Amino acid sequence: MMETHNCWWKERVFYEIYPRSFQDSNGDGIGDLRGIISRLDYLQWLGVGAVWLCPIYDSPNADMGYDIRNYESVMAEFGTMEDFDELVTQLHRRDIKLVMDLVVNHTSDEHPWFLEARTAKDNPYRDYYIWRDGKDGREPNNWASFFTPSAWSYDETTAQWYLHLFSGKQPDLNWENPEPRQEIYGMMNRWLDRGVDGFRMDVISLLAKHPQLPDGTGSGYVFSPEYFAFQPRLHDYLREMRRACFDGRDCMCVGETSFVTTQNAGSVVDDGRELDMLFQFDVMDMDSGETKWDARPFDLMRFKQIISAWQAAIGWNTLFWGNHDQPRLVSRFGCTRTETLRRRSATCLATAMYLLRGTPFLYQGEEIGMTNCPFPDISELRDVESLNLLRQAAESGRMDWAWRGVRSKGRDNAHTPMQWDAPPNGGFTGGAPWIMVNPNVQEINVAAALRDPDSVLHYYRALLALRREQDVLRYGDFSLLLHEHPQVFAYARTFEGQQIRIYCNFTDRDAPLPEAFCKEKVLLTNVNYEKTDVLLPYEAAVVMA
Ligand code: TEU
Ligand code: CA
Repeated sequence: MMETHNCWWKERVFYEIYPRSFQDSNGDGIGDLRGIISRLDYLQWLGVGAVWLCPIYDSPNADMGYDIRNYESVMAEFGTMEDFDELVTQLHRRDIKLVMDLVVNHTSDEHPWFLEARTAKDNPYRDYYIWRDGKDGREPNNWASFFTPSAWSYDETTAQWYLHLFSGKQPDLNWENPEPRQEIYGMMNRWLDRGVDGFRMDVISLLAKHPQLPDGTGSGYVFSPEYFAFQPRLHDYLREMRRACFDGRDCMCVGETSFVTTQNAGSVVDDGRELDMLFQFDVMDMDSGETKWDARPFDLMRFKQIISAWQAAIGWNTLFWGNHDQPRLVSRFGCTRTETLRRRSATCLATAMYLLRGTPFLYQGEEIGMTNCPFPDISELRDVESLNLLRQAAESGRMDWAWRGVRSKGRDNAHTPMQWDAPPNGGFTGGAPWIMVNPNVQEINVAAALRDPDSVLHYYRALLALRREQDVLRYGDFSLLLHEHPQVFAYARTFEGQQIRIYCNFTDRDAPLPEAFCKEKVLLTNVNYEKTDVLLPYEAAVVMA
């Protein structure tokens, strides 16, 4: 097991900010850097130790900043480089670290590299991207993209196709070419020199593609991660990046490693010394069927297996229930039937996840139990993924299926503005918000939660404080308890002769416990109870053994 102590990114809780939806400061309806600065006291009060900032680089926003036009300037809507420097200063003044989201699998098609590349086959930037001739007038292979049917777009000027695993406005960089690699490392070093404390690397597991770009097996367009995720060359690139950017610095790099498994994760974070942490999506995929739009019910036994497997697989995990790509936690895995159950399930889920071994990553609004948004109409949606899905579904007559999917899983659920205060716009903006505010803003907002000692918010704050106070919760080993219990997720953390046990009822019914726990030893709970041999619906209890 790795040396664990005195490492800032293991000691702190991260908070993900989606800047467009966090806080507007100038009334244009779009969140911005000055807005974030105005809310830093809140993050400090909550007990956040590091911020993951979603992309703030200049971008045409085909995918809300995940399509970068200029890596070294700030998106005009978000502010200026001076605002950014001020944000870094103000965060550090509060002892909060800043980790930037960075997208280097692809750029925007408006990035100067791509604008050059597409002009001619012999342009010096041509090989920054992945170009191929078509086959019989069709795409070079049958790969499907995440956002569009085909992963290829045809470019008239040079009569070739370019690869894009995401939208056509996000051409994939060619990592086999050392030139873009060096340019990227230079750029990363300049951000680190500016004072940022690390990066969250977008879809980092996709950098290397199979050199032959083979067809996937199946008919039509086939989603073929076996040829674009975790290819052998990925490890060379990650090691090179580490040497070029991180060695000798006290920074942290966490990778979004889509398609990682418990088998190959260790090669990236433990022995390889490539990334410090990784995001795996086994929990996020739990409620997906054939696609993420096909719903499958939450299965507690499967959850126990996934968590146990990951806690054992690598020395240090990331702990999260959502992010800017995911629907809202309490609507997805909790229960919003009554206000009591919303609060209980929100706090129960937080307890279950964030006391595991690893670093917690909260997503903005989760700490007040924000819910999915009942979007009344397509015109209220903004996300490229949802809009493309609905367009395709309209063509194939699957509109009901797609609309149901988008309402429950669409990414816009996570993008409705942060609910700070009362209506109309929840304190997010004085103008017209770029995306609708959730109609439940009257009941669910930070100001109301601050006034209410039983709020989800106060519980989150206490939970984070408990993690900070107890070494055993940060560094203890994990072991699953009550393996076969059909309602309860329970585990123990053990460190230097101390043990803390966590009990969470994942159902809306009472759950009997085989053994009562001792009321006097409860460190944190989300109920007021009499009995300790039964857990109430969505009860969570953290108990010193
Ligand atoms: O997401 C990568 C990814 O794998 C997505 O397909 C994710 O599974 C999907 O959004 C779920 O619907 C990253 C970013 O987090 C996402 O916001 C970007 O759109 C994407 O990369 C492209 O940069
Ligand atoms: Ca603004």
